Amino acid sequence: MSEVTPNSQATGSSWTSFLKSIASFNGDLSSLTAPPFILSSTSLTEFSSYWAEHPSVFAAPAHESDPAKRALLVLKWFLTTLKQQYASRSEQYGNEKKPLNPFLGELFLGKWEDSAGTTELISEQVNHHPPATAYSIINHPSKVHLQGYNAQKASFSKTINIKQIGHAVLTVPDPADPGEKDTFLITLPSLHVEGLIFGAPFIELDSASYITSSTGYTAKIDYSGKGWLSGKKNSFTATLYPTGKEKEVIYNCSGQWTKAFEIHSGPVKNNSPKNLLESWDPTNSPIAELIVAPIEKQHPLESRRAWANVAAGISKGDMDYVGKEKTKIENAQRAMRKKEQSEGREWERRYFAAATEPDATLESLASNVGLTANGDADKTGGLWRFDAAKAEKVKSQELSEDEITQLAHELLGQ
Ligand code: HC3
Repeated sequence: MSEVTPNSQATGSSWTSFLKSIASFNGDLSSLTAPPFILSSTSLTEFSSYWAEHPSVFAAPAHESDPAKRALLVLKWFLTTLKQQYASRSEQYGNEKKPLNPFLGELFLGKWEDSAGTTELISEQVNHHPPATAYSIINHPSKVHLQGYNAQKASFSKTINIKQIGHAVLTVPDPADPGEKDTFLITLPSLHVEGLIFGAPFIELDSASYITSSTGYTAKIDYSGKGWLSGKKNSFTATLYPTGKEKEVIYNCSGQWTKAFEIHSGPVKNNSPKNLLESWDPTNSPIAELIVAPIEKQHPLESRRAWANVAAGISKGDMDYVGKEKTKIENAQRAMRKKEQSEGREWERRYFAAATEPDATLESLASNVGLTANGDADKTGGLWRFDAAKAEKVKSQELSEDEITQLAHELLGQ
């Protein structure tokens, strides 16, 4: 028996036509015309915040001097992010909506202030065809820094299947020598949508993802869902081992990424993990609130400001207005691309730059986890890295009222 209950709005004809359109869709998620009740007013640029909603767990590896334990803390942090990343929009599990498709240059900026200090988030849409979002999250004072980018490649076979393209890189200063840093290369899991037929979509993760470190440890996370006869939804098992020695398990973790999980030392013996080190239960660890500037103080390209009219239309269910407001943005963006082309230039990304040299992290670690050394740049418009100098420059740029009006008009048609 499925745990999913049918969504009454979704039993109608619009949902049936949506299901039919999915069966023939071309893999471009942005081209899916979803019925109004399944449209979200949150843009994909906001999803980058899911990486650090427990800032102290994010910063914890910086306080551990043993490299294997540090790698375990990185694995623990990664596991705690999964619920936020893949299930938080769907608290009742069965309400996953279609996010707004970001425009090139769209920004989502915020910070968390809590016992871990200040953790700063920068998310930017760095490519439009194919769409790719890049992010940088840094915790002060620990200087733990996450950067990465992602795109999605979708296909249809029984349901919507999504392969994530891109990766994340976490750098953690070594507490024994803060001049030195460990680097962790993180792959992104594939996923599929369940519950579509009941009009109650939710995400299930597939196969495996990895984290490999410059200190010689690799974690493999295996995902599984509820089968016909056994298993629980959103399940995983994970092992941490010296890179290349998968059988020499130092730590293992298991549980449900939406619920609780346990961390044990050593390998699993006779199907049962021994030596419990720690348990994680998200209900005991509330997420920190992300602080985002009030809309009127935001840059015109910041997501919630740029999409404010569309979001208002979605919440009122006024789809004509939503359509008109989306078209304004799309037309302005098209005109901008034409202008750039005629002037022989490209849109200048505000915080990120496409690498022009081989990337040292990928060169040394990508082969451990099945990634390519070029970071799949051909599928994401570039191998995107945070550009601290650009970010510094931007900090000192204050826009005048006239500049704000002009930008909103030229880039968003508003
Ligand atoms: C597939 C997805 C868009 C992409 C979302 C990603 C992969 C984005 C990067 C984040 O770090 C992790 C993440 C979480 C959820 C992913 C979304 C789930 C559903 C959405 C589709 C475009 C919507 C499909 C339509 C419908 C009606 C079935 O929900």
